[in-house]
Amino acid sequence: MKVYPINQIRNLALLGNSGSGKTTLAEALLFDGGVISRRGDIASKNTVSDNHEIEHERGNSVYTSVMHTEYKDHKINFIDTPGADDFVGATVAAMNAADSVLLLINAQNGVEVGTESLMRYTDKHTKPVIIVVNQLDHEKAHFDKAVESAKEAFGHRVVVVQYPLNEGETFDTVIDVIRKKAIKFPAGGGEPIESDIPASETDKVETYYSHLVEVAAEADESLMEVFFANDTLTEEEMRTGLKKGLAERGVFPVLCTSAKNVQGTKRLCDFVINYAPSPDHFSHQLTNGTEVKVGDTKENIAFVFKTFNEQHLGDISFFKVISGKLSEGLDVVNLNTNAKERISQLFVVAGRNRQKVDTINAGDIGATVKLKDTRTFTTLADKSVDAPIAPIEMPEPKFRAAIKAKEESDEEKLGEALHRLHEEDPSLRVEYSKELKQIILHGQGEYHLNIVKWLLDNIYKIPTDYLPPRIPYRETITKVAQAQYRHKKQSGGAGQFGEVHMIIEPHEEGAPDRNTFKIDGKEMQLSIRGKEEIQLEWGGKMIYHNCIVGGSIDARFMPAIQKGIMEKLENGPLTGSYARDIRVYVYDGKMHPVDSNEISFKLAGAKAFADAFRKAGPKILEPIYEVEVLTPSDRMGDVMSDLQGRRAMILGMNSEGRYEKLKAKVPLAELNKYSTALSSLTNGRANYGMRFLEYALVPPDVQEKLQAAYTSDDEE
Ligand SMILES: Nc1nc2c(ncn2[C@@H]2O[C@H](COP(=O)(O)OP(=O)(O)OP(=O)(O)O)[C@@H](O)[C@H]2O)c(=O)[nH]1
Ligand SMILES: [Mg+2]
Repeated sequence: MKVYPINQIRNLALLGNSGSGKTTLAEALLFDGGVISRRGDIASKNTVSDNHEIEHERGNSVYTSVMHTEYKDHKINFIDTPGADDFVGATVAAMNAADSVLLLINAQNGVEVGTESLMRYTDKHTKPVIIVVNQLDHEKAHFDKAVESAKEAFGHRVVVVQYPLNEGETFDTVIDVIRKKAIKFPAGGGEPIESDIPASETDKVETYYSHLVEVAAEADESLMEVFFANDTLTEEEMRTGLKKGLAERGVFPVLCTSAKNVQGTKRLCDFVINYAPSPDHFSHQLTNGTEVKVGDTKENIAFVFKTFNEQHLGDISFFKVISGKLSEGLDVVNLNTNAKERISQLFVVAGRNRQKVDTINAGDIGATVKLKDTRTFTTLADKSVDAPIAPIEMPEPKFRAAIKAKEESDEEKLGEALHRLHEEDPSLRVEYSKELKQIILHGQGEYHLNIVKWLLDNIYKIPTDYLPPRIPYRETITKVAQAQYRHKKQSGGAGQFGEVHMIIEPHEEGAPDRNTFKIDGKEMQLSIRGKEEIQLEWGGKMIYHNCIVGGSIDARFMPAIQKGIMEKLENGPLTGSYARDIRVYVYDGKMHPVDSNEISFKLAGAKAFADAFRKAGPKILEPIYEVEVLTPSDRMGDVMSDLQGRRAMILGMNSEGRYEKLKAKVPLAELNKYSTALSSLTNGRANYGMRFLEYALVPPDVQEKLQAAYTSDDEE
């Protein structure tokens, strides 16, 4: 393959709601460019992009696929992404490599919830967007409605540069607004045929053209001045404005395709090479904050945005060359792991098809194999480069489940497999929770985690089960209490003796210290000798006050008492959860001249604390998440009442076009499988995100249930 200079390369990500036709469009683009001579389709399970067994089984994309085509002396790299929200991690990862986005809209449905949430990602990562209205051959295609929904969602920057003359089953012609021509696309591909626009279309074209000119002028101040002076722009000026506007997200041009019939795709490629920015338009940031302009020639830097384990081949790493170039035999360093790597073979890829090349230049995308220690989101570079490329942040996980190997003997293997899966897919997080005594997988949805299970079953051959994840409850107290405990044991020779008296009270940040307490109607005055503030690993604090007077307990035993209390905090008296936010005052006790030792005081401290805790109005706290749901307005009622059934507290509502945005505080315990429930309530048209907010007291009935379920193994 020819080596293309950077200005003849375009990197695109295909984004869009599931079912909009990205994979089918990718197939059409490959066919157009002669990369494949026969087109596959989704139903026949033979597309280049959806080549994984699991994608055949499910009938949609699960992984991103990297492909390329050559068109009019340009190399267009494109990454097909899965539209299902469960795999948004892969989609976001692809944005590390793509310079522009083709955002597909299904002409039958217009903008869908997935379209909107993906658009938000393009905004966050400032990617230029070309809107492609696909499936125009469909009998239910409705271009005008689709464009209207796009304008409603994304504003007046949405600009029609093509519209269909005859949408629906007979679709084959678009009107090109830029050139004011009719373009006919033979079904099944082939060269477009250009002709004059029919007289009936002149008015409509002019209307679209003026909007185009207006938005193009807005893209540039000097063009705006020309526009004000002349009331229009020349074609050349309009093109300049359109190009600039696209690059800077001032314009979202709308184009037309039928991916299924390979119609509109060649003109789409023309548009991409004429208007979409080349890679050198962009920079990437290193983790030390330095910007590297793509196409800089000084140092060799490549960013690995995807790794994938392919049977019989091993790990294949997909990268974008940020600066310099990668050539066979080049020695580089993985800047994230410091591992030395040698580039052995280089490929350009189209799904599973690989073509060997000697060099991949800055701005281009390629793949290599047999790296030793390189995973997704790492940087391969000359060792003189200071820091790795900062990857785009992964979306917050919103679905959790506990996983367990069916056979205990598989546990170690499971750990290794999960580690590998996380390395391939950083949107999957694996947490070994000492607290919950479970392995918790955090992902984007049930579908996401089901794929993980499928891979464990079929590829790693580790049978596993999902279990409901435990909830990280906390325990605390609500009032002052006093307790004392004497630990005494006489067994043969040396005995054990330790007695501890303490007061405990709730700790509130900022509340003043005090030394007077009323216990059972009796006032007690303590003299505080020492205070230690302990930041607990699991959140919250324990404040330890030493109030011993007259040497009733030796200073050398104080740490042991604290240790005993800490053990109780780690294993709260109510449900065995971590306890937090408690002030402890140890004020009295007794020693025995011979039998007192550390272990005795540790036990006495623990017992006295557990006792006081039970008397101090103990309460269970649960984690509360802030949940933000974006739902079609017509499902708002259902979504709301479902949330109320989950003990949610609604914080606010906002209309966003045809959607309502709902914010609520919801206990994590009620969010188990929420993504699945929400999806069935709204036919997959809603979408949500969640993040940890705070710990709050559980209602009394829930506390009772939790306590009953916990059989205390408190006896030491
Ligand atoms: N009529 C018609 N059907 C299409 C067109 N493009 C795709 N389809 C059909 O729409 C369905 C979904 O197409 P895909 O290409 O899998 O859509 P996708 O966007 O890749 O979907 P995900 O992988 O789930 O994100 C398939 O049945 C396709 O055959 C089109 O232009 N016209
Ligand atoms: Mg797909």
